[in-house]
Amino acid sequence: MEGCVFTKKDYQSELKPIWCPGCGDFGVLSCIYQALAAVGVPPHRLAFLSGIGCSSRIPGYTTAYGFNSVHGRSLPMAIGVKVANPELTVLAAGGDGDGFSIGGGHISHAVRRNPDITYIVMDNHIYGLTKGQAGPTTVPGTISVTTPYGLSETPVNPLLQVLASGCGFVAQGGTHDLKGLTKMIEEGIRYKGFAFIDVHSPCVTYGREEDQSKELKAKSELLADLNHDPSDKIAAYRIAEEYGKKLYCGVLYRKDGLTELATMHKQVQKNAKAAGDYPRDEVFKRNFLVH
Ligand SMILES: Cc1ncc(C[n+]2csc(CCOP(=O)(O)OP(=O)(O)O)c2C)c(N)n1
Ligand code: SF4
Ligand SMILES: [Mg+2]
Repeated sequence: MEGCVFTKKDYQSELKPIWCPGCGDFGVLSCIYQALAAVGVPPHRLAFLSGIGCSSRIPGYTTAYGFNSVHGRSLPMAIGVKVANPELTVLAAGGDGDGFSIGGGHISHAVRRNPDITYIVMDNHIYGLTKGQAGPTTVPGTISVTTPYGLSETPVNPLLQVLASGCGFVAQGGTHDLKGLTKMIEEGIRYKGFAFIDVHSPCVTYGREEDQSKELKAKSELLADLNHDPSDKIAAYRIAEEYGKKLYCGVLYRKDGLTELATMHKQVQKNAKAAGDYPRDEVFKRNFLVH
């Protein structure tokens, strides 16, 4: 299959999505198919892991190896798969609740290990599957089944959290711009290291009016039009600060070649060689990518 040209159809499973009609996750799925075809990932070399939630159903709608795992555990599963078989292209996905509430402890550890995994969060600012409870990114003031008088907590800012953890690829998109989102996912898959993409994907059943596609489109601005330089981390922080207020779409931050890790890798390689354990170090090198 090497050298073959793949199309969207090659990644489509026979399962029909059971999401509510109009759910943003349909758009994300379609962008993932297109991005995989653009990169030319052979379907038998693709692994896709998720947690639990409406969004976490996504691997089942692809022909990838993978599964819906346990709530909040897409990243440990994905890292395990990458370690076991470094030849695979590995995707992880899930919801805002899955990634930043119950799974919140995993993200910074995934980032600091920098495995070559693309992590897509379908951020609908609510727990969709369990019928509309407030989640980590729910906007203050939101009336939900668990906040009948309005939410009075400060939301998590996924972009700031991931940037501050040291992630080398941080992007934000939405299902109001599928072309832009496809490009972003494609770039994330091609990126050598851990890539994080926060996707505003509306929940049409429990989500707020302000978070639906039409409203997203009206408030969204393309980073490319603002001449944003993705290598400028301070500028990326400023954009990330606007999460929940403005919707800047594109790659906020991109860093190629994590030099601290490269230095450490060389030392590990020396230590392993000195200990006569060189083959094991080769596995480390392939998994935890050092440039
Ligand atoms: C350990 C555990 N706790 C709670 C649940 C119940 N539960 C399933 S999905 C979910 C929230 C899903 O929200 P999110 O991750 O945002 O995904 P969405 O459905 O919005 O796409 C919860 C609380 C569970 N399955 N397992
Ligand atoms: S409940 Fe919301 S997130 Fe879940 S499938 Fe329906 S629209 Fe999508
Ligand atoms: Mg959600």
